[in-house]
Amino acid sequence: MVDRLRPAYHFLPPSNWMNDPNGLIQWRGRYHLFDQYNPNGAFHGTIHWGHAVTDDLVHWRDLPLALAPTPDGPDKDGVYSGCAVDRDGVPMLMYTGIRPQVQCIAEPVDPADPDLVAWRKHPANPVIPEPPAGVEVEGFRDPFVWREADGWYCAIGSGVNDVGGAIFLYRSPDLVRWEYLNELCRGDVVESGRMWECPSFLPLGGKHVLLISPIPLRKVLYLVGEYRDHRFTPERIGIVDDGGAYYAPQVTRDERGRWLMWGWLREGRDVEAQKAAGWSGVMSLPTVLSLTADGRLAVRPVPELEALRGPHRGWSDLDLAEGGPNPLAELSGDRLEIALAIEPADADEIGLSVLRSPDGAEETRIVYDVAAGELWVDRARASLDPGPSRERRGAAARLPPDGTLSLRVYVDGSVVEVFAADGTCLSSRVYPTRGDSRGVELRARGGRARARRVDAWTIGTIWTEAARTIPAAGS
Ligand code: DQQ
Repeated sequence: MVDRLRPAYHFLPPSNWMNDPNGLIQWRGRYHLFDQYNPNGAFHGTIHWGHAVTDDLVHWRDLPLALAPTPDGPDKDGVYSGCAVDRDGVPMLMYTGIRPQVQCIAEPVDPADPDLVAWRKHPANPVIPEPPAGVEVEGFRDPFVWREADGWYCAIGSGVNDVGGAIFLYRSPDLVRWEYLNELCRGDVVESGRMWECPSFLPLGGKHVLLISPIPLRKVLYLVGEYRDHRFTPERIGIVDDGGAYYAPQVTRDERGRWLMWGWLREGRDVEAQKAAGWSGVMSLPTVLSLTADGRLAVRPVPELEALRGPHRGWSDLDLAEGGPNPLAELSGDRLEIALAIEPADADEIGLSVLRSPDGAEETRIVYDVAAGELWVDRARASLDPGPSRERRGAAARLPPDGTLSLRVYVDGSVVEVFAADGTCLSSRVYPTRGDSRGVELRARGGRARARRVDAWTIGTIWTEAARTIPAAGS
């Protein structure tokens, strides 16, 4: 039976558990995406690194697992998150081994292999064997590495007990020998949680941006500020994606100089439901980062995704009124992209429902509250199954000076991602139960609105083949 909740155009492994994106790198034109993966089932445990590649950011080939725990090695209990860098023409991976948390590196067995299928762990592992002395920390993991004129720099996620999240900064001439420099940045437990997972640190728009996934907040924060003398001073803080599903993203700079980002979209249903499905976790769509004129982080889907567009329908100049007909009644599907440009006129609210049953008993509502300037994903009726989360999640989204609400909405089985023109995004997971929950409805409330343009496409699959296998232990 076809599992209609399983995404078709978001990356996920053929089966089992997947969480964070790791090791993002464009290597000789080809993009590599590694992922936290459990070959033993659809639950978090026995974490390996999965591996997949794409030439166009759209169509993926799944490859054999890249890293497995080495019995008696520093990663015997799991190969946790990390990154990839180009060290003098050879791609290198840096990641965390656990119990205790230490940092390790790996290199390709054959750097000339365009798929970089086989990896070998470095004999010097762990290359960073313990956190800095003199502080009581919670966690020491998820290295993020970049190059500066005087060497390699590594940011490691942590938290200083009773104080807040922290990033420790290290430097190395060769990725093997590391010296501790100082804290790159430290947070406040009330504002930004007690431990920061999965840091990414990047120059953007004349500033630096630090992305963190703080425990226990279960969302991703960005800090924009100044990086000077190996210290980062944040000037503003914001939420990367407030849809409730997005976590542990990582960035990479591609050959065109764009900062690309993927995040893990967590499930919104319980562990038993995940195990029954046989898969858990999906990657966000690839997105590109920028800073807005007023200094916020903007997240937008990469234009390459347009290659996935299949059959198209378009509408122009639709009048929307409370109680009026649904102009999108003919549109249905659970693999859709919908682009809207709407003038709210005197409406209080614009609502786009997707995955909607004809009687409205099931629907996921994407709502723009005009007066509040807020975008919401309302999952109150997303599923007749009482199990999945019904939490309503939203964020401020600014309209441009001409007042047009422009949204791009991606529906893919159990994934709904909403991108607003100002760079706000909301990623949600929903689990409709009815076979006919495929409808789309567009409505205004409290007044009239005008949809200048609506475009909708059926979206195809991203898979060319799937070949995930388990490497020999200790590879
Ligand atoms: N997931 C990894 C950790 C990271 C966490 C373990 C974030 O390295 O801190 O699978 O989701």
